[in-house]
Amino acid sequence: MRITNRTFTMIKPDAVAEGHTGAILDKIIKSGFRVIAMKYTRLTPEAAGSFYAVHKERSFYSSLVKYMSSGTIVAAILERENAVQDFRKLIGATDPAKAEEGTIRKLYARSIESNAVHGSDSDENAAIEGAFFFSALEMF
Ligand code: 3AN
Repeated sequence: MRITNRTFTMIKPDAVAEGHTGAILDKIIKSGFRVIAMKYTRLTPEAAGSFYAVHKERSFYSSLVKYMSSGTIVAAILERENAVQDFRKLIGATDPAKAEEGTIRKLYARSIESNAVHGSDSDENAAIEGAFFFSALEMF
């Protein structure tokens, strides 16, 4: 069996509202990621606060929570070899102004906060974040 691993992503409210969901998913799938679980959902402010609890002390925390609970998101678990690292390459730098050409954030993000997509930063966080949105029965 091939060695694979998983990452977790969200298409954020700005990108969903602007109609970029299809183009972003197309790019993700054409880059070789398999969608293991996916849903349209919306975070309450409490859930967004808990998801981003690691940033609680940062100056942008309350704005981030407000933004992430402002509209529909798409949450998904993705699988591919070297998923975490390669997905972060595909999405580009946090600040779209610094993201490489062709990356999802360069193409679709509005700003450092409204930056179109989330990608887990480690295998451990990918598992925690995936479990935040999906039960074991929903991951195949
Ligand atoms: P990444 O999503 O690239 O891993 P993190 O984990 O540092 O970046 O930040 C989580 C989220 O917080 C970002 N996706 C972005 O929405 C927001 N964020 C990060 N840095 C800033 C900042 N300097 N100002 C406003 N929002 C920020």
